[in-house]
Amino acid sequence: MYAAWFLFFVASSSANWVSSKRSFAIDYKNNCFRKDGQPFQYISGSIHYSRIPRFYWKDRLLKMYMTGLNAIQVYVPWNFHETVEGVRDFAGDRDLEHFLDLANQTGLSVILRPGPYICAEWEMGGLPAWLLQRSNIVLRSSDTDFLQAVTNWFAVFLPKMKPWLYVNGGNIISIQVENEYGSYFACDYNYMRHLQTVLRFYLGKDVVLFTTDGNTDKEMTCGTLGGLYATVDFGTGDNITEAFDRQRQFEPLGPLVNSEYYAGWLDHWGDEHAVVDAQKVSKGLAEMLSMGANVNMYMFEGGTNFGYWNGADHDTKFSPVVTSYDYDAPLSEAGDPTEKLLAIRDVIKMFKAVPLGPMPPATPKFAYGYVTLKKVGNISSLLDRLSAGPVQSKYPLTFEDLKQFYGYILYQTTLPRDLAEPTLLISPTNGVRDRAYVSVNGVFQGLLERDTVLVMNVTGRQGDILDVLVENMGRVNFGRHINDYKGLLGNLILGQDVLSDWKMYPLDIDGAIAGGWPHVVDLPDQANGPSFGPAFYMGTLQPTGVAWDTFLKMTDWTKGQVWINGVNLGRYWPTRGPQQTLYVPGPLLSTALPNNITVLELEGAPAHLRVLFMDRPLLNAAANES
Ligand code: 6DJ
Repeated sequence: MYAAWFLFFVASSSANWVSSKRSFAIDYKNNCFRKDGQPFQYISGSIHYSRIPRFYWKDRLLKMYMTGLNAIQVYVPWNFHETVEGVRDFAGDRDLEHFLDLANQTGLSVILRPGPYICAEWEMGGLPAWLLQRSNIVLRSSDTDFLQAVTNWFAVFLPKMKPWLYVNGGNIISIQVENEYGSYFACDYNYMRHLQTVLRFYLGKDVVLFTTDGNTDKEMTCGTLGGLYATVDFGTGDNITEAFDRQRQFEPLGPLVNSEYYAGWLDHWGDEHAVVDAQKVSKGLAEMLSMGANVNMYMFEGGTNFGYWNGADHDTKFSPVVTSYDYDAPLSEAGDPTEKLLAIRDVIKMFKAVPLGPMPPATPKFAYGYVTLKKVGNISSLLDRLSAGPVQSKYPLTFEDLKQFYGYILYQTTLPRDLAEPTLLISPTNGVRDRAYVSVNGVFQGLLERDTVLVMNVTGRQGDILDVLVENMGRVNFGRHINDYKGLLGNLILGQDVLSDWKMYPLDIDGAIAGGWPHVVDLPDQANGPSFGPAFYMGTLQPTGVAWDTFLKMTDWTKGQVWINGVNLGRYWPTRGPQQTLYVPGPLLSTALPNNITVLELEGAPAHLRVLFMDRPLLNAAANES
């Protein structure tokens, strides 16, 4: 009896001690956050674990800490964890809890942004493409199908986060609800209320929930909700006083917060490379910190859109984002401190002590030089290896119908009549999503591109095989076009015929390459040599005894995708630019075994068939540094 009372006393008093010791809250009287009762101003940076190999997480976090940051802001891309409906993956590069743990050990608080929509120039703004299988789904709204899917995901995900809340002994100090919701057409308060209810249900009443919106009245009106603290985002071009005045219209009291201060900016294919001036960044940061504002720099470490994870914008036309998410950020894509970082650290030093000791240096880079590849074969000759077989249908099906959401699908039919003269192939509905590479009997004829190339010529004979390889170049991540179905969304018309009787081959290229293909195959000699049209090439980078970071330059290649040792490094497109090199993280190279390189070139390989490993990136074609 006595023992039981004693235990009760110890347990309840330690619980009180814990709750009074660990707290994070908004102080509306003094216009600040309070951590453990003390005023707390965060100086934070955005970093996306999904864009950095796990091996480097600690290195990047340490560099952020050494800059003087006391927090990081982190998006959770739902589709990265639940690529297949109902199958949730939190292992390896998806081990968010390990990332949180590293941040905790480093001394960084976490501002978590679980969406479910995140924007972020990430495929479909982080929403899983399988949602599009529910026809007419209204994403980011109180549509029943959408709410059900979000609720199922949060029921699995949020309980994992609960122990990581600051009040529970972890390092998550606050949680963002949705993302710039006010810029979305739906303006659906029931949806936001539902998210609030679910978050409170799983995470409790104490955690600070907030919203972030662009700095206009319309966005703030549709994006904010009672019970969620309203914050703003803006960059160096904006007037700081005016921006915070707008936050004040919606939150008359409480801390000033710029949740995304743009320390850099993103690139689309075909854009000029974006640069944000370090001096302007420093000046704005100093001004905001001197006002006592809380600031998160977006991005502090951008990283890479590996694989198929890049998103796309669609303002006047479809504009996919490049593979690099370097973002001209204070830490480069490869995690190296830049002049901008040092300038930011100097600003932070004026407001607080930054950790003593040197900034960890750039990781070493290596110029492994040239590797000559050889041709494996045209994609249409490799279907046995790459596809489980075709699905047949009179009219074309979408990627979503075929349940292959990313990458490439081959659509095949035959020419309905002789076409001795060049004959127009068109998609009257602009339904090629996003690029189609067209061959007749294995001979490349040209391509169609969404919003850009809507017509091409085809010649051939009746019964010839027409191959249309369709590339998903990344789903739209912002605005009203996020229901971005892929594949052939409508019929193709060839001359006077509507093409029909399609065989569609979903291509599991990543699966084949992960299984060792094509390096396990002995190539027949005639497969060698350059060609036009979609084809695979392979080669090996011999081990040198070092496995350092390097940058792959696809000089004279046209457009495609590269894998090294089974890892999909992303897309290259030097002819469109501005990005010219792909980041190759050192830890994926072997120091002892040959490193397998596989290239899918979609249009035309150069005669030399060489690729070049350099010791520095080239993200700006116009700089012509090579
Ligand atoms: O929250 C958004 C970020 O994920 C805000 N933002 C950034 C990231 O996408 S473009 C770059 C953007 N918002 C769209 C505003 C368009 C002018």
